[in-house]
Amino acid sequence: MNYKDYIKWDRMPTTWCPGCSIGTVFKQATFALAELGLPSEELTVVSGIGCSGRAAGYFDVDSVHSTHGRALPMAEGIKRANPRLKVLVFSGDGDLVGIGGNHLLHAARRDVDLAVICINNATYGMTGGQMAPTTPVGMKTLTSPHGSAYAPLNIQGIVTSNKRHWFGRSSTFHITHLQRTIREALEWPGFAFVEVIGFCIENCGRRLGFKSGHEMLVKLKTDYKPKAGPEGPLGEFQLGVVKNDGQAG
Ligand SMILES: Cc1ncc(C[n+]2csc(CCOP(=O)(O)OP(=O)(O)O)c2C)c(N)n1
Repeated sequence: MNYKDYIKWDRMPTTWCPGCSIGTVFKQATFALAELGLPSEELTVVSGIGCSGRAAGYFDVDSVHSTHGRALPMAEGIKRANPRLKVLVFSGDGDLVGIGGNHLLHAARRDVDLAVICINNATYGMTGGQMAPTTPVGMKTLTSPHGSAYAPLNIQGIVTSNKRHWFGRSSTFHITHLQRTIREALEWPGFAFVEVIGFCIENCGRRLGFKSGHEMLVKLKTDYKPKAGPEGPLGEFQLGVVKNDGQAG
């Protein structure tokens, strides 16, 4: 399979703003799928609502652009009805961790066999850049003009609180790392959650003083580094994978 086989070319160009980080994740996901050689008819993509969620409509496979926050239960239903399918969830942090946060707790707890790509742009991008549960302390958003007063939700902590777990973090700057992390998530037999650190230039970055998506990309390069050294939890700005097959420790 070629990565181009997973894309609905008649729907290009996408709806995403120039400089948006979502297209990078979409493309690296198609690279990862091509690397695995997964036949299109054995794959389903499910999303919730949001800019990230629009990706479901661009994969040339059977897909569901479901309702806000409900990508995980929709995906679980599909997987249970047809366990032979590889089910990929592709959505945003507001969708998967905010509105759909309760579903995340339980899909992870029940170790549902899904690969989840969550683009964390620290905001509700599509609706104008409101504060999300992932917004860092002090970050100005549409609904926190003086900076968020709250600590962001610890997604890694939620996913890895279950004995058997797979959690990966990558960024839209580290594209080779991102592709490898998505491929590993697709290969993991169980609940695999990839937090992709991205950004939203138009509804978030400009308010913070960034002039372009490129400037935001450079900030990711500066701030985030792949974790070197011993296995263990990822620090706030570390990229990598934390996993336990349920046998160890
Ligand atoms: C039940 C419900 N609540 C709120 C909305 C409005 N809404 C649409 S997209 C969105 C934000 C999506 O944010 P996120 O998942 O982070 O994706 P992004 O747009 O940032 O990629 C919201 C709040 C909705 N469509 N349905």
